Amino acid sequence: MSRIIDRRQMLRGAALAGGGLALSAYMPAWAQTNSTGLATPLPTVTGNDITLRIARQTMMIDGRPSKAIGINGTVPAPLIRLREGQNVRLNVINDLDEDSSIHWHGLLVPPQYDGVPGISFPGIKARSSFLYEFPLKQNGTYWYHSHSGLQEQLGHYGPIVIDPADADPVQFDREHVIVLSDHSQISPAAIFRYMKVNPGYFNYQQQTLAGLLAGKDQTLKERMDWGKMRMSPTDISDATGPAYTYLVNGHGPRDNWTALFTPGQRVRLRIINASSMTTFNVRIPGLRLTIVQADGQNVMPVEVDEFQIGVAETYDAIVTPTDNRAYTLVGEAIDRSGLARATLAPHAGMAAEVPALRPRPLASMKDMGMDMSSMAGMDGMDMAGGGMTRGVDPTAEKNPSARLTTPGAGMATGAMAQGGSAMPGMDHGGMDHGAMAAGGMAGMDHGAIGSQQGGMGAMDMGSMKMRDFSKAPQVKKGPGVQTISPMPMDRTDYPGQGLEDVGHKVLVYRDLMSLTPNPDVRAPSRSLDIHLTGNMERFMWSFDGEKMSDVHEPIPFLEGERVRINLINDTMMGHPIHIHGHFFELVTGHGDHAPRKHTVIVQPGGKVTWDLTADAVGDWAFHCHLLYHMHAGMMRTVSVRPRGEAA
Ligand SMILES: [Cu+2]
Repeated sequence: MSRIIDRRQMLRGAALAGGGLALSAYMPAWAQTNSTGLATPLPTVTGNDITLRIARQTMMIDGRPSKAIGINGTVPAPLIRLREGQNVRLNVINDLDEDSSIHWHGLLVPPQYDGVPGISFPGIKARSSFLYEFPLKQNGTYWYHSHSGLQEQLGHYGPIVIDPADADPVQFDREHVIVLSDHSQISPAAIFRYMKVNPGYFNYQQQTLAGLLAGKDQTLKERMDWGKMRMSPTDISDATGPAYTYLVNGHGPRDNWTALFTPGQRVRLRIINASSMTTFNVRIPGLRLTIVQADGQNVMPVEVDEFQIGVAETYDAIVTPTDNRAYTLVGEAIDRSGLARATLAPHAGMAAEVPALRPRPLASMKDMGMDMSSMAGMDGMDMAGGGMTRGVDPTAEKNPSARLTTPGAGMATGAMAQGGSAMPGMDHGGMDHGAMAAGGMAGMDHGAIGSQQGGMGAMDMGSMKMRDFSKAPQVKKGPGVQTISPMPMDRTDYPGQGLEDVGHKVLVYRDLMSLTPNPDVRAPSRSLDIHLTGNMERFMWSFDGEKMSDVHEPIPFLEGERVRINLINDTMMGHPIHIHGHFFELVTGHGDHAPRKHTVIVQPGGKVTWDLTADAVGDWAFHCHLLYHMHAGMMRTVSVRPRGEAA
């Protein structure tokens, strides 16, 4: 097991730390200065009685001290290793000067132990403790984190592994837990403040709407501005993101956290995205990944070269390295602003090439909730009526399809219909930009969008309005809703932004199938739409146009009922949506082998459908797991009411 430190490895580690000079002769040049190849396993706690102490601490990242909140002195918090069927008591001591909490992400526990202050329990007061106690009804890879304030951002997160009561259907010789996260030298409160003042300061996974529509990437300048604000001049040339360092098991890319293997071993990687805001694209150049579990649920093995992991998701992958060489595990941030890096190697101190960051992806039409391929063939969609077509061959206007396929007149079919091309491509693809400007799109600037609260008439794209509330009657009108996706598509066959053309197999949700038949295969008795809404310019995030603090009624469910939920993304960012106390079955055409998940990314402008059996009576949190989105109000309480006393 990886947890047991091999004495030889320890000696090797000591030699590296103390005698780096001797090694420099055969280490690659880039690795000589900083890479010590830490092969430190995560500290582990186990048993029926576990004590966890939450406290402020310092953590070292790439040789720099950083303020953090850890548990039992470590970030990530210790690996909690349990067994299915056992009863566990977790005594959580809060040594902070503020309230804290622990939520067991993905664990099915009684509601009073779910750990969300204000929903499950009052929270754990400063300098006090709380005893969690529950039976373990499941197995798999999970994690835990604070649900109080902005603590998780500082390191208050850790992995959970629950071994199955019976034989594990997944065969492996050795395993490693890989906790991906992001860490900033800037305090979470300051980050949130900056984003409220000017979301551009923190413009990672989003481009400004104005920038998209003008066909320009505005974030470059914003990133430079961000760079100027930084404390240390060396940071400006730092390869990682402007605010975040991406971590593997608490270690930065230069620390080079290393997972050991013996060539030929089947190595199980339990990968957890515990970051606050970062979607990662994970790959190990030179190795295929066999996905065997998602969100703690076993799936039919599927072989991929890369997968996207949203915040709070987990994937277990088997790799079988046969060569006596090092491999780099890359967790590239979705915006390609940096990467989390670790090494898989037969020995500590080895390193493989770290691939360069790939070009930054640009948003496509589908990210804006528009599907041009189906538009072309759609009778009701009148593309001819708006400003877009002005100046285009008038004979083409009678037939939108014809116009779309006429080179040089109208839109470039290749760019739009395939959905993989970026907005800027529209300019070169023959779209009449002047006409677009006349329609008001290209002419928009930040101010115009930010201040426009009433009719966003200027955002018509031909007859297709980008803020047509008749398409989403339940969404509350207001400045917090910048756009309504005109044609939200099921995008569970989409690998993620920037992953369409990478030349190798990338996991998509539709690849996932439950290993065993689902426990409840009833057809849903009703369905519910929930819109993911936001205003990027103001950093406002909500469900159905209303933030958590403005809503006083929970979303009601009746015990045992089966409900179909359609999550419709009216924004141009992906949101990882999580429900507590339940798993849901993704509706992706796999019948009684639908993949069961606790968190799902709803791609920009897209939608995701899942079926839920509301079998856990009580109040549960339901939210976007991008922590600053949750903090801004993209959250609800879900209330499962017992039969017999339903309101
Ligand atoms: Cu979100």
